[in-house]
Amino acid sequence: MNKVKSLVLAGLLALAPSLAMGGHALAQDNAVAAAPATENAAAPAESAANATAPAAEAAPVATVAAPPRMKPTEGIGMPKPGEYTLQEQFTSTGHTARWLHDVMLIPLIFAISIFVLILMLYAMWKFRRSANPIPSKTAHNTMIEVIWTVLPVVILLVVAVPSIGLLADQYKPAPKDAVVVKVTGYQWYWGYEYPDNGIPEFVSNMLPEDKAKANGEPYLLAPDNRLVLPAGRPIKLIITGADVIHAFAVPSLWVKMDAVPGRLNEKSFTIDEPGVYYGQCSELCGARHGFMPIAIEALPPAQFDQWVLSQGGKPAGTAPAATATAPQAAEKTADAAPAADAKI
Ligand SMILES: [Cu+2]
Repeated sequence: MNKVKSLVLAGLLALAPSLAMGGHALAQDNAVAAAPATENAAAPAESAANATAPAAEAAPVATVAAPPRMKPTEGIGMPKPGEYTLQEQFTSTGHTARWLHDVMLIPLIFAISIFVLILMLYAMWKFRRSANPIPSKTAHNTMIEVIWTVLPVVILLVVAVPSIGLLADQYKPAPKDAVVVKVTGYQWYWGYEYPDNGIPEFVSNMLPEDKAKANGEPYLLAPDNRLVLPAGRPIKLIITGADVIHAFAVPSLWVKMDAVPGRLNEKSFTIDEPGVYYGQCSELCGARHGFMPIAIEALPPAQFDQWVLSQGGKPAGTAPAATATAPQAAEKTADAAPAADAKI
């Protein structure tokens, strides 16, 4: 009897750690599963709060009022009805790209297509069966072969010069004094953070149709919170994705960059003049891919500084606000240490 008792006891003892571990793992799994749900639930609430009063959120700290929301100009920074060419451009790379497209590539493509069409029609008529009962057996013509080899090479070289220059310009790193914004693509909205100005991330959701119309903004392009940037100052966007691949694209600024989870992509540009410039996510990212618009509000530099102050941030040139986050980070690691100890 004693033997049986001790056997049962030994068995229980042997199983105990795995039972305890299993229970623990299950609890952890549940916790992990519950986390995204609460995050998702919180996101719309947060965005709703931002939608109603972005300035009021920072009100207790900030004493400066945000500049009034800029009205968009019809046809600027947005597509026009019946438009078939590129949108009007407001950055230097945009001007070059539009010139390359409108003045060089399209006329060249048109001319080559017409030339080939005429050659084909001519050959079909000249060498038709009724006029040539005995077909020509010509197989080589050195002169023509030299021309049709050299001419395309010359055309490609002429096109390569401005297009390689444009390619290099598009990836030129931003100068040190650039305004830095971290752009994060989420399913399905954008987050904007100004690390150098000490402005924490806020999110930008699409406006419903009635609100967009009431604001005089294009529905499906207008979000609640815009990405506010200065005109005439270099800008550096650090673009990433939080869940799947998105793409941050604003056609009138010649900006299009993939937002890839785990990767920081950079895009630098300078906006020529103040205005509202619209864009959209340009990478198929899920069910609401078509409903995560982008609006950049380019303010005159002085007004941009005012906006930064109104959000509780520090304008460029003053002490970097980044140091303010250092104690927070330190706290986090301090918190993490005892927890790690407890686990051990
Ligand atoms: Cu997207």
